[in-house]
Amino acid sequence: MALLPIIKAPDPRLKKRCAAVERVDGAIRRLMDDMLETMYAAPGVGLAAPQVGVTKRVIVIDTSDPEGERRPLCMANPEIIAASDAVALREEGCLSFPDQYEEVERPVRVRVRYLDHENEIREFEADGLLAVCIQHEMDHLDGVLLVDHLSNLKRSIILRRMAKLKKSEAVASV
Ligand code: K1U
Ligand code: ZN
Repeated sequence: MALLPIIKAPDPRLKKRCAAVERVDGAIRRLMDDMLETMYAAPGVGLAAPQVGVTKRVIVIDTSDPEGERRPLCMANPEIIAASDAVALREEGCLSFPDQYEEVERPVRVRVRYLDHENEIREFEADGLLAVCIQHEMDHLDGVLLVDHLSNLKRSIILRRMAKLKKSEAVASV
């Protein structure tokens, strides 16, 4: 397994729509495993393939108690096949926007269908943080970022802050 560098915003690679996976073969399984290792190391509770520079519809999630047993979820071609009318505002983070946390409104419950690590079709219903995380990671697959849910003013403040951070990191690395 390998740790992959996480792309930070602003970056055009985070704005691309990702392509569906034909099947979960050895290469996709390896990508899922590397993404899980990268997510646990970050640490985070989710990660989408475009965040590591791969424009494929693959996400990984683990919202279980970090003190308990790991419960990784690997999903290729995830689809939301039902969503509740009820919505809620919840604070979200993003590994591509370090230290930025913002409230986003989303359906509280979703039913998701996907191909798992073994290329089997699976389906389940999620709520709470898991539902939020599934929707956040699926947004990444369509080039939609946390800031795209915010007002124009908030979005431009955060993007400016991120560009400044990237610039200072680039200067520090020479
Ligand atoms: O997509 C990402 O960048 C991962 C993101 C997922 C997410 C978190 C919260 C709400 C919606 C989506 C993160 O994992 S941000 C980091 C984070 O939540 C966390 C960090 C340390 C410990 C536990 C959680
Ligand atoms: Zn994110």
